[in-house]
Amino acid sequence: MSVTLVTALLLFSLSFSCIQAAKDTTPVQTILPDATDRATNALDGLLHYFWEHDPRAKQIGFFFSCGQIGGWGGPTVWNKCSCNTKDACTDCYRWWDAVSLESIATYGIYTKSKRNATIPSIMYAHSPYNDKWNATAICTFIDDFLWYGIAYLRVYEWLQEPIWLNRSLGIYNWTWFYGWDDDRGDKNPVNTGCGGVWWNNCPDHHFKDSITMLQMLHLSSKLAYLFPKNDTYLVKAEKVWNWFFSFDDGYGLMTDEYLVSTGALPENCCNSSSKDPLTKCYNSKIPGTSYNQGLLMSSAAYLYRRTGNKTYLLVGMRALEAILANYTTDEGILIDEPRSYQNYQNDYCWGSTSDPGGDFFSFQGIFMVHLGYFVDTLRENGTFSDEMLDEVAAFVQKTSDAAWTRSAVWPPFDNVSDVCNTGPVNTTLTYPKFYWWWAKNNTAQIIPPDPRMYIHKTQLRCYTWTNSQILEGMFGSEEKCMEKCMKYKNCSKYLYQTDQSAVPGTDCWIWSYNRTDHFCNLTDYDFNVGIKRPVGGTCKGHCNLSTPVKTANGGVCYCDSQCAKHLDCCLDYVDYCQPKSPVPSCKGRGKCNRAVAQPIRGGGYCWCFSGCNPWYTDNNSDGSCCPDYLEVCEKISIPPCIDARSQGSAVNLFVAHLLLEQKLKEKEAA
Ligand SMILES: *[C@@H]1O[C@H](CO)[C@@H](O)[C@H](O)[C@H]1NC(C)=O
Ligand SMILES: *[C@@H]1O[C@H](CO)[C@@H](O)[C@H](O)[C@H]1NC(C)=O
Ligand SMILES: *[C@@H]1O[C@H](CO)[C@@H](O)[C@H](O)[C@H]1NC(C)=O
Ligand SMILES: *[C@@H]1O[C@H](CO)[C@@H](O)[C@H](O)[C@H]1NC(C)=O
Ligand SMILES: *[C@@H]1O[C@H](CO)[C@@H](O)[C@H](O)[C@H]1NC(C)=O
Ligand SMILES: *[C@@H]1O[C@H](CO)[C@@H](O)[C@H](O)[C@H]1NC(C)=O
Ligand SMILES: *[C@@H]1O[C@H](CO)[C@@H](O)[C@H](O)[C@H]1NC(C)=O
Ligand SMILES: *[C@@H]1O[C@H](CO)[C@@H](O)[C@H](O)[C@H]1NC(C)=O
Ligand SMILES: *[C@@H]1O[C@H](CO)[C@@H](O)[C@H](O)[C@H]1NC(C)=O
Ligand SMILES: *[C@@H]1O[C@H](CO)[C@@H](O)[C@H](O)[C@H]1NC(C)=O
Ligand SMILES: *[C@@H]1O[C@H](CO)[C@@H](O)[C@H](O)[C@H]1NC(C)=O
Ligand SMILES: *[C@H]1O[C@@H](CO)[C@H](O)[C@@H](O)[C@@H]1NC(C)=O
Repeated sequence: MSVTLVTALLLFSLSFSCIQAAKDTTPVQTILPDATDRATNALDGLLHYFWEHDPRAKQIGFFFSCGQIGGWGGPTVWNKCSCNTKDACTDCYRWWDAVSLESIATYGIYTKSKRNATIPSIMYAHSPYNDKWNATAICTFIDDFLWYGIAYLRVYEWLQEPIWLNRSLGIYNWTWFYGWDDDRGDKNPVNTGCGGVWWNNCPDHHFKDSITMLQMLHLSSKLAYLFPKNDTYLVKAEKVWNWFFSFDDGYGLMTDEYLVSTGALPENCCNSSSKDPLTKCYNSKIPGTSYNQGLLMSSAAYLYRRTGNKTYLLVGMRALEAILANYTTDEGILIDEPRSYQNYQNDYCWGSTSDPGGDFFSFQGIFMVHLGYFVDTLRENGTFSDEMLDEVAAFVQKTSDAAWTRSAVWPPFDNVSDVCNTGPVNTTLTYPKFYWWWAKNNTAQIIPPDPRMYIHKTQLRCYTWTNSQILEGMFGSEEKCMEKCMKYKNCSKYLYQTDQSAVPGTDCWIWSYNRTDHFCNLTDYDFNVGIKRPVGGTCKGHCNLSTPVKTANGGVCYCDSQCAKHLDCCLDYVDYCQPKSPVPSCKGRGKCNRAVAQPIRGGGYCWCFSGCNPWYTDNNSDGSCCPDYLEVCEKISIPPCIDARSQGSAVNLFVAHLLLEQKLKEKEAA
């Protein structure tokens, strides 16, 4: 399977010494503290504001985050920790506590210090994420446990105490046992013998997402690297690797641009070679968040060091190039994630108003720290050139400078800029806090492309005069209606009725590209619309022209001011035709609570009426609300929250920066 990949990669391998596309390499000319100072200050802030401050936290020791402690509490009850049992507080401990622990260990390793070395034991004593957890008693998130396995292994590397290896291996064995989809022969219906790692062990959460796969890969690879005489971990790492890369002729669960995709679809599928069409896995091809990329890179570096097999090195390098080319702003710093404008504008601390539940607060920092592992591991072995080091160091430094200058907030804090305001206990201490975003001021934020076939909008009803109707009928499911549309080259939209009350006897209408008789302007709970994504048509040179532009799939799209109304804008309409107002908004007469679409960058639309979807979306293929919908239309403004997750993410960034600063110094000295 990987043969194709190796060949494809080798063709390009000569370009490694000069990664292109970090868009601007001029250093920022400001006097700022060095990376060690930044990391130390951010870390002290993490401990002071989010570990020591809360009396309960002080008793039991965990990094708390607004709105998440104690369940779905919202901002006011962040300090109410409810424990499931007397020794297990899953409502207190979450996956990102492990990520923060890992950054403390990494800080210790890079600075060769034992600073805050009591923290791991305190956490271990209270966290339920260990191999004693009864996975059959309650739905268990395998990925959350894996973060702890990864963190404890890092603590082992830091403190060199065997107990941490034992704890990490305990979780490793446990997550493999409950997470790897094999046929153990224990008649557990949970396992299908298909391979891959479950995200969660409950059947209705049986998802094979990239992140869980990559965490397992990382832990296996790192163990393989740390224990070169022991093949157990290498065998497992290869097993995970082979599953991951069994897609798309060896490209694996990646997009064509070497960005790790969100995972396998349907999420509860078997594997890529399944003969059963209902369980066969496909690559979602939706670019995932950067942390996926980071874990793939660090794993690849360990596997290369362990085996000397160049495939791993090449994949790691490709993944790095893809980040530099596709996940950087035009200032050359890491983009803020998630990629939907909806969440981008709102630093909510409530899990319930954003998806994935505030988890995105941590993603960028994880990417950064794994980028550090990647560089460190390869540099040590002479397989990361000086030129590449310069390039990556410039990227990390600029991102770090941006975070330090734009996203830091200094005490005294207030409840307007930070609903989670914890304030300093000791007012003479002035550590900064950090928001989760680092590049926020950059309007050229990239939203990676969403390759889904349809731009989808629920609760929208369209009308057409019969001229553009291709057919109508009763198909029984939206998928079937969608498939029907795919069968016709000239199908531009389908309308699906979710129940039979409005039009008995028909549930699916298929329409051709005749914009003159298409109107999509009525909110209707019982209807959904799918618009075939107009891939390949460009507005370059076509703005404001009413003539259609041809797309790659035989259809047309438009670039005039009417296109949003007809839902037929070309995907780059905003970039070329509305460059001055790239961020869609509900401001303006008559936008609120009318079913009027706003075009967004990268294709798709957002909406300003109550049927809009306030959740995480990729290029609004789910009909999401425009970013300022709540504020403008519902007059609700939710102040931002700075919490342990965004602070921990900043620590990770500065720790990665610290490593790169050291590597640059070593280079100068050599
Ligand atoms: C972390 O280490 C610093 C420096 O030794 C110390 O001042 C601080 O109290 C420590 N914090 C915790 C929670 O251990
Ligand atoms: C785990 O939970 C299940 C279901 O509640 C129970 O039957 C089993 O005895 C528990 N196992 C252990 C080791 O406590
Ligand atoms: C950890 O150590 C305990 C006690 O020595 C042992 O029973 C257990 O098997 C070890 N766990 C692993 C995964 O090695
Ligand atoms: C591995 O995990 C399984 C399931 O929890 C357990 O039965 C087994 O004893 C574990 N092995 C080790 C070495 O910890
Ligand atoms: C790096 O490590 C790999 C695996 O041990 C080895 O094959 C390779 O020769 C090393 N490269 C250099 C430049 O030392
Ligand atoms: C290198 O690793 C890849 C991916 O695991 C594998 O397909 C290939 O056979 C390996 N090559 C060698 C020479 O072992
Ligand atoms: C991703 O990077 C590649 C290589 O530079 C480029 O061809 C492609 O257009 C980029 N895609 C996006 C969406 O920026
Ligand atoms: C954003 O950029 C503008 C223009 O460069 C600048 O005036 C402003 O201070 C910046 N805001 C932040 C928060 O950095
Ligand atoms: C506050 O912090 C300063 C600086 O670390 C320290 O000198 C002082 O004793 C602290 N005050 C209290 C009340 O803890
Ligand atoms: C499109 O619809 C308009 C208005 O109903 C009609 O006049 C025209 O003939 C149609 N064009 C095609 C190609 O069907
Ligand atoms: C939708 O558009 C049609 C055609 O322009 C128009 O007749 C109808 O009144 C509009 N409905 C709404 C709710 O705006
Ligand atoms: C690796 O080998 C397996 C099988 O022999 C042992 O069970 C592990 O304990 C061993 N791991 C380490 C870290 O030595």
